[in-house]
Formats: sequence, C-alpha cells, structure tokens
Amino acid sequence: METVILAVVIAVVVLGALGGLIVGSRRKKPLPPPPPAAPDITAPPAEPHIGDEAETPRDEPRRTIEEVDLPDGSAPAAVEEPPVVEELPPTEIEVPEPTAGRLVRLRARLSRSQNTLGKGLLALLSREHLDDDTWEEIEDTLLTADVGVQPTQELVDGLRERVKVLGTRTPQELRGLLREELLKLIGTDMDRVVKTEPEGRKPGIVMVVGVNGTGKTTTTGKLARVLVADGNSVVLGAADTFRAAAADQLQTWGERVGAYTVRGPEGGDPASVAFDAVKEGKEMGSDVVLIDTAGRLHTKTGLMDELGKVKRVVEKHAPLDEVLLVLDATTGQNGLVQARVFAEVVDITGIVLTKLDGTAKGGIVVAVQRELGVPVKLVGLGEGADDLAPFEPEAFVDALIGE
Ligand SMILES: Nc1nc2c(ncn2[C@@H]2O[C@H](COP(=O)(O)OP(=O)(O)OP(=O)(O)O)[C@@H](O)[C@H]2O)c(=O)[nH]1
Ligand SMILES: [Mg+2]
Repeated sequence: METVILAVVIAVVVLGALGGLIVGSRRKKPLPPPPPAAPDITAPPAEPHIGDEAETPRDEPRRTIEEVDLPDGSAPAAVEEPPVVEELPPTEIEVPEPTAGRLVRLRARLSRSQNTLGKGLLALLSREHLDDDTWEEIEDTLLTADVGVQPTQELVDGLRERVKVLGTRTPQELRGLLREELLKLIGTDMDRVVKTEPEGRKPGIVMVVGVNGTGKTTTTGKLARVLVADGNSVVLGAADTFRAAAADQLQTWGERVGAYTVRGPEGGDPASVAFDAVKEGKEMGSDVVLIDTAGRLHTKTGLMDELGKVKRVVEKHAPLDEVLLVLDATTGQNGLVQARVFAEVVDITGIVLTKLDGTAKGGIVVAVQRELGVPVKLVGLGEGADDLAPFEPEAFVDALIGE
C-alpha cells in the first residue's frame, strides 16, 4: 500500500515538475508575432502608454557595436535578449567623412545654380549700361532661381542703390556687392546647428518630416553618419510604417555605421515605433535618436494628424530637440506650400534642402527661410552617403558666384 502511495506521490511530483518546465520554457519563448497589419481606422487614436512597448516585437537581433549597461533595476525580466553572438554578420562599420568643409568640397555640385544664379547675375551687372531692361533681366534671373518675389525686390533695390553710388564698376567690386547682398538675403546670424545635445538629459531627439520622395530617409541616414563621425551613438526610429521597405532602407543606413534601428510591424502605429525608439535610446544610453517618418499613409487619417500624434507621443519622454523639414529643392514653389502645411502641425526648427545638386533653383534657400522664418540647416548635394553638408551661407554664396 505504501509503495502505491509512494508511486502516486512520485508521479505527481514528476508531472508537476514537467508542467513547470513546460510553463518555464514557454515563458522563455520570444514575444508573439506582430498583430495583423490592418489598423482599425475607426478606433479612436490610442496613444501608447508606458508599458505598451512590450507589444512591439523585437524581431531582430540587436546589432550594437558595444556593450551597453542598462540603468539599474530597469531591465524587466520579460525582455530577454536573443543570443546574438553567432547571428551577427561580419558588418564592416564605415567611417564617414568629417563634416567640416563639406560644402566647399561639394561646391561643384551647385554648378547649375552657379551658372544661372551667380554667374548670370554677374554677367548682367557687368553690362556697360544698367538700364531698366537689364534690371528687369536681373529680376527675372532671381525669380527663375526661385528666390521669391519679395526677396528679389529687396535684392534688386539694394543692388541698384549701391551700383549708383559706386559709379564705375570693376568686376571685383560687382562680385563683392553681389556677395554682400546675397548674404543679406540668406542671413548670416541664424543658428544653423542641428540640436542634438539637450542640456541635462540624453538622448537628443530629432524628427524628420516631409512629403514622400523628398529625401527624408536618405537624410536621416546621412545625418546618422554625420553624428557617428562626430562620436555620437545613434538609434534610428523607423516611424514610416507605410511599407516594410522603408524600415529596411533606414536599417541599411544604420547598419553601415553601427546604429541600431527600432522598427514596428508594417502598417503599425508610427507613434508607438517613435516612442519605442526613444525608450530604446534611453535604455542604451545613446546620444541621439533620429526618427524617420512617412510621407504618405496607409490609413485615411491625414498625414498631418499622424505627425502631430507622433510628436505628442514622443514628447511623453522629452521635448523634441529638432524637427527637420525635408524639402526637395527641385520642386520650387510646391515646396513652399508643403512647408506651410507642415509648419502648422509640428514646430519646424530647421530645413533640409535636398537635391540642390543639378538644380538651377538654388534661390529656394532664401524663399523657404522667409516662408517659415526657420533656417536652412543642412543641404543635400547628391545621392552619396556623405553628400549632406551643413549649410554655411558664406560658402554657399561663394560657390554660387565663384571666386
Ligand atoms: N540627387 C540627389 N538625390 C537625392 C538627394 N537626397 C535624396 N535623394 C534621392 O531621392 C530619392 C528619395 O529619397 P528618400 O530618402 O527615399 O525619400 P523619402 O522622403 O524618404 O521618401 P518616402 O519614404 O517615399 O516618403 C532617393 O533616390 C534618394 O537617393 C540629394 O541631395 N541629391
Ligand atoms: Mg522614406
């Protein structure tokens, strides 16, 4: 009898232990796959709260280039790192070019703006008789280069006045005048530094916005390189969930310089991806989080509503340090209309003008700053990884009018 009881007891113990093992191993399984992609557009916008981020699948090994200490006690048991060691490909981390003097190095890329705007103006100003027709041609040149009506008027008035005072003119004097007047239009006293180092906290948070195809993702990738080159650790947030390829594109940029990319399911909530990216940046002790956003949407929610929401949700962590509006310089006046719309929803703090290489419309720099009252901080001068330059008015004008 005793043996029977003993057997039963042993059986119960063994079964219990097995059950425990099963439960235990289930707990160790990776987080469940993402929910189906179709978002419920009728539901009121649900803003993520602290803790919601656990729902975002961590579906990729973390590719950090260094060990990062999590803050004490903040690592919840549920977040289990997959064993990444053998999965890491032998990624070669690139060392980006330094940013100093990039605009000067890339000046030849401005050749079309240089010919129409800079050289065109100089040629006109060098005419023996500066009659009304010539001044009209000067005006047309400026308007064609997208300088904008009001700034064009100011520049022509300023030049007319100074040329009159000057009397006879040498080419050197004319170049000097034009240089000064162009610089006056562009402005030399604006703060064009991309703010990534907020006081007393980390990480700096930068959001990149703009309509589709302007160069947001490319710019985010190039900016990550610039920051890494300057010694910062960077986390990228793929808040363009419109298509998986968008996140892949960003992640590829990140991997080249060893920046980790936070992404969500295709069609998922961009705001929660952005929220998670900043959370991750905090946990990893990163210096900067760059958030790439969509230029168009899955849902019927307006792009602007969505951007507003991304901004609000990210600001549950901390205020955004920069909101960069990316504008395609080749689209001219269209870009200005876009700028106005974006500025109403998110406070734009800086403009990135892309595709300035090969366009004659370099004057858009002036027009867009006027439109928004916000400085151009970066310019895109090509598709290459390091073809993004800090915008320096002097170097820009010198490139336009030659030396
Ligand atoms: N020539 C030139 N091409 C650029 C520049 N910046 C971006 N591009 C190109 O513009 C195209 C679109 O760039 P993306 O970065 O994908 O644009 P996006 O705004 O992220 O587009 P969506 O994600 O569709 O909204 C790419 O082919 C880029 O290589 C630039 O400064 N000069
Ligand atoms: Mg993109």
